[in-house]
Amino acid sequence: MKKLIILAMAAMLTACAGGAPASQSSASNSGGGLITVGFAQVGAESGWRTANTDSFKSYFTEANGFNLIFSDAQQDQNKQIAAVRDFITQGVDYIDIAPVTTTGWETVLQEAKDAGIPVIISDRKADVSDDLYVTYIGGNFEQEGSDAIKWLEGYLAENNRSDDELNIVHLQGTIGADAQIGRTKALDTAVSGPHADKWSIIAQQTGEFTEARGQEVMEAILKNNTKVDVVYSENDDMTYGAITALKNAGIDHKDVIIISFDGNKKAIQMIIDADIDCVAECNPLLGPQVGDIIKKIEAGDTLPKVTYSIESVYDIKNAEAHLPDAFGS
Ligand code: GYE
Repeated sequence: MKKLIILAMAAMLTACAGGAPASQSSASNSGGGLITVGFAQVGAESGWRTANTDSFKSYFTEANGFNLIFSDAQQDQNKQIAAVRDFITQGVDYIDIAPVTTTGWETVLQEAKDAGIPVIISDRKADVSDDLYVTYIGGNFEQEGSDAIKWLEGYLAENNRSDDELNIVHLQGTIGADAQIGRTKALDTAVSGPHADKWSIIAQQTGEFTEARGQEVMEAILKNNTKVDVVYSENDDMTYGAITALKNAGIDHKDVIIISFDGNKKAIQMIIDADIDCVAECNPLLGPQVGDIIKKIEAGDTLPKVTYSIESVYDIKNAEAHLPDAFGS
């Protein structure tokens, strides 16, 4: 008898590990009829992040049938891994991770799989084998970067500046984050390839996706470099900091081509005010989309391994029209 029960339990675990369909996973619901979701968030480093957190918190409510357990890792991957382990111990129904960095996830994702808890990766990818998570949803960061480069090429052409020699300051996001890797790759590819003779990266440093670090790093860079033609800043918050640093150094930031990523309302307004030239969009409003994914898993549907957000590029030509729809403040 005992043996039979153990066998039955093992069978249930195997079923769950394969991405449990509705009935099985709700049978283990821990929140009294509600679906319990553990969300291992990166931190609170940027306007994008705040909008992303708000999107999850406002979607995963009891009224919508969910019990959300939210964890803020303060940009520390070890804390994030500990949070995931905690979710496993608590026996949540689903885990969503926005990985701080792409590497280092195999062990804990295997633990989640062994516990039969489906894992959804949102925002940034994790570099793991396909069987360790159900699906990824978020930005295509290399695409965002090449869209920004294409914008710069078009802007230079329109202003008869294609032959200009450009000194580029490159402010990178958190090193090893999918968003940093993709956006950096696009610029590195342009500078080492088609634009090798005219474009140079005079400084390439991380500002960790925060305004304070963006300013600090830009101030240090400006001590050694006064001719800056382009700032390629991997998020809006670092862009705000870089503009402050330029102003403090007595450089008119309007003479510098400023390229940013994300598309907070504030940054879109800054395009209208001619403070920023271009923003490659990244959509943080992923809560309802992760909710749809969970509903599909519950219904036993097959999901694509990757779903990229649809993203645009904003500049002076379309910022005004987009402003009312921009996220955040
Ligand atoms: O661009 C940045 C945030 O992973 C896409 O993280 C996200 C990035 C976003 O801190 O502002």
